[in-house]
Amino acid sequence: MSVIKRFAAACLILLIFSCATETIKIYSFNIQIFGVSKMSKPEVVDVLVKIISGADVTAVQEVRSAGADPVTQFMSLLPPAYRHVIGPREGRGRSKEQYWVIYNSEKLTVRDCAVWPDPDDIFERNPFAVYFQTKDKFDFILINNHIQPSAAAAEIEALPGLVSYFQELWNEPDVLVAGDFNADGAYYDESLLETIFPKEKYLTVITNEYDTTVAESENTYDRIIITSSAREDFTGKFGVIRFHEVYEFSRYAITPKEVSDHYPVWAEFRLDKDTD
Ligand SMILES: [Ca+2]
Ligand SMILES: [Ca+2]
Ligand SMILES: [Ca+2]
Ligand SMILES: [Ca+2]
Repeated sequence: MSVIKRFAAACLILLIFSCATETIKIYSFNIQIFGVSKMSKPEVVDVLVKIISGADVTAVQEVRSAGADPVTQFMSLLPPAYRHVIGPREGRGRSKEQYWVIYNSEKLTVRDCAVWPDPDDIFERNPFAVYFQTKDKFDFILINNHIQPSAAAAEIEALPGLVSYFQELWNEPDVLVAGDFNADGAYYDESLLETIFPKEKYLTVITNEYDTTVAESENTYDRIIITSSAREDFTGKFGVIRFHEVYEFSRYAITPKEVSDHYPVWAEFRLDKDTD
């Protein structure tokens, strides 16, 4: 091959690489009582840092801490481009939780965030919404929720109302409802989910056959559900991160349960196809 042909071939390869679709991975992860105690276990923290560094956005549930120290401390361990937004302490009783959303500022910026006002007082922990703009076309709303197990049916039934509310608030049709829905097992008849989120209007990315729990029981508590307008942005790739298999727990002295009782769930989106 002549020098010119080689040069042309190299240019073509470069062009293909630079045109490759850029994507983001969005996780939802119930970290189970994230606070001082969890942050005092270096190996647990190490695994959490590895998991969350693999995502561009992570919707975290179950931050339980009176002070901000565990969150600030954890953020300092992530790559410098990672930023976060965190909701207020939520819960009717003494046990309060916060919704926490961590994102890669090299790929996304936060346009706004808001707590669901819950006018009929349905939710134990009012879901927290973040309106994101990626560095390309894709913009979307992420609604982070942790459904109360004992009120799962009523809270899940109310979620489409939140979707409409935030769509109108920010004039944005692409919504990802992500979180620990407790939508299975003794808490909820998972076959009802498709009546609440019908196929004509939503795509349930994490469907009923996936096991999102670390325990031996098989339950699909954690979900990502997207509005139809976000189908064009979804790459079709998604999954459940069985972290003790991914990160070779044999080299750690901890058990998977010390990290969380839930696995993170994820979905991937392209940044360049959004039309709405
Ligand atoms: Ca959009
Ligand atoms: Ca299931
Ligand atoms: Ca399981
Ligand atoms: Ca869209």
